[in-house]
Amino acid sequence: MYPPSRKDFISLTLSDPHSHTYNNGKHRRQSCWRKWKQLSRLQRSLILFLLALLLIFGLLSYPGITEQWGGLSDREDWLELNDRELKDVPPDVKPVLGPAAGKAPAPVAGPHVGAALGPDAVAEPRGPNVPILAKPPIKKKTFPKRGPPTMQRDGNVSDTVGGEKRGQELVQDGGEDEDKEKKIVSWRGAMIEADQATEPPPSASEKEAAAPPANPADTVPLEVSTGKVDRLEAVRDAFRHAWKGYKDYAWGHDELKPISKSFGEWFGLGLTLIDSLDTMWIMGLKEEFEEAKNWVEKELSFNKNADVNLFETTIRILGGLLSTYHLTGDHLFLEKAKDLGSRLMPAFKTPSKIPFSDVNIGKGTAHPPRWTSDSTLAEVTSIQLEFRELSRLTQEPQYQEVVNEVMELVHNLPGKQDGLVPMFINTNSGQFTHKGVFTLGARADSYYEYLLKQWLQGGKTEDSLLEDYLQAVEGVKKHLVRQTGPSRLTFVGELSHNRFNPKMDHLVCFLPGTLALGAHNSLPGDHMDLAVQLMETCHRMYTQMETGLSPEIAHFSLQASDGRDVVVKPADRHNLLRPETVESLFYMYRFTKDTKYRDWGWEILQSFNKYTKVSGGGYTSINNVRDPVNPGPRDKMESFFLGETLKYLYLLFSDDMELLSLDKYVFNTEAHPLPIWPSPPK
Ligand code: DMJ
Repeated sequence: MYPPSRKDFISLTLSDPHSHTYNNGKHRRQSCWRKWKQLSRLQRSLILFLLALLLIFGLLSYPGITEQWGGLSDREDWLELNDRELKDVPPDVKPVLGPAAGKAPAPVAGPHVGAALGPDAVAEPRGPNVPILAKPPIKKKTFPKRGPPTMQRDGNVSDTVGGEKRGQELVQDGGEDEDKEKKIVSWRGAMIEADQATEPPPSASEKEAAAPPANPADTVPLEVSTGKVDRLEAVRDAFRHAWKGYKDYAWGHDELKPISKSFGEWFGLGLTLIDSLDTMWIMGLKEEFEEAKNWVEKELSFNKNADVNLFETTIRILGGLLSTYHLTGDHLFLEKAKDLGSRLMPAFKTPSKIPFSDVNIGKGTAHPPRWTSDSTLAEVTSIQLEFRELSRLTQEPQYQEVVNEVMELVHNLPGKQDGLVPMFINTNSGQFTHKGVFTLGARADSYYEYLLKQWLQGGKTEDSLLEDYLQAVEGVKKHLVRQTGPSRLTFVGELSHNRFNPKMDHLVCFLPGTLALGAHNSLPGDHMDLAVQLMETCHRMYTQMETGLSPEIAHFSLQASDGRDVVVKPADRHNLLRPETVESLFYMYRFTKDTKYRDWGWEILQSFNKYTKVSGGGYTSINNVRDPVNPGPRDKMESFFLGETLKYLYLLFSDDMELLSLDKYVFNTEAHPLPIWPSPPK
């Protein structure tokens, strides 16, 4: 069914674990392969020689490139992990927490990392593939990385708003001063009016010599509000601003490109609009909701030749439709959810029953990514809440059956280490691949989240889910939790073949919230202790940065003599407006009522407003959280900023504890609330 494995060439693919590059078609791949085979040996050698030259050139210019172009996106960084030469941990660094007492099942015996490791765990060089994966220069007209060329329609890109002007359109907004005149930050940090934003960007050397901001107050950390400000209204304002950009420049398309006032397509399904529906409902933005609902009713069709990623489509679109159905009771959303759910089912037609990553919802065909027949762990084990709920609502068991089968297979598979699970699973063999590499970050994160949440969704009746969850937390404590040298911050690192790497993705910041949710549901109390410690660390990942925004990936210093706890590598300095930290702040506030969690969330919102808000509408991902003068806007607003980040901030500031009570709802991994099922009559 798929091309035979090809061992005599190297395929480089720009990829993101949560975005998942499209497969552009088997036929095109086959024809490229055929053409390659038709070349003479000399021609092939020549091409390979040229490629090698390019690679060497790229390597030589690497530091400059990464500095200038920012880091890898999270869809690129999976290529890195196995290439990293992970270094050792000092022998005196011990896990912070011991095995849980009480209710947790005893962890399976496995090698303990700490004792075997040596010093010097922090700064390993980036692998040689990085320069190749670096982003193209900003001036070059680019297409969104996701989606096949046929779907890559750029919207109304203005000729006058090219790469040169990027960075000039960030609205300077202190959050509390929503009403004050909007200003913008130039490349040098000086405040200028929007209509004067014509200054070209500095060259690299100019940037070095750039004067400090005209107004130093623009770059000093923001002070925590005293509570006079209506924080809920501030979040609604942020949502309205984001929505305005989407509505004006990207209506009905997947994602807003706020700097170029344009849009990008990924699936061509109005992703941001659907991801935002329940947020608007929760915030009471009725007018905006009605407009969006009208689009869903009149324009949204899944009957199209579109390759979509099963996981992303499930968590964002299916999840969004199901939760909106629950909140509104409007059957339009359930009908759409049913239609989509049935079109995603071909993904499960694999030899192993582990689903393929991609499905064509029009043709009813499915396939793995271009470079492998593996699926990632998180992708196949974080679609269950949605499919199970679809079965419950429709009384059609097939959705629940296919995803339960995946969980059962994973539950019984060898290759785990104390409940930690490898990141890849093969769709043919149904076995784990890349064994021995464990992370709570990209490609694995929501597996752990969904173990607990499925158990809660089903009324705490499915023992194997709880068993796997409890065992995994023990595995995390045993193998992945460490403390930094300077301030004794607790963090969750990664393990590769028994070597510890003190690297933590921002994605891991979902964990404090999930641990707190478990503890709230009578799981061991030390889960809450760990949640409190990790929450502090995720907070510091923001406060230790000059912009007050977290990098995508943090490395932690293990030696007390190291100056700072958080070290950020050049390629990891970006911020994609991700939700995980504010998500956990929401859980922590709900369960502890400690107002510091609200204050931390408020600081984050203000930093988003200060460094990522774009005049004219929308917020943008940025390249460099360490540079408040030029944070380097990326010209992209991810749908999860509206679907998750702003929703969790709103819920964090709301005093209404019954608004989506955590005893009645579980939030899917895209922040779409689904009901906890009523207990069956006894
Ligand atoms: C979201 O799509 C989901 O939260 C997913 O589980 C992880 N990545 C993004 C947000 O960062």
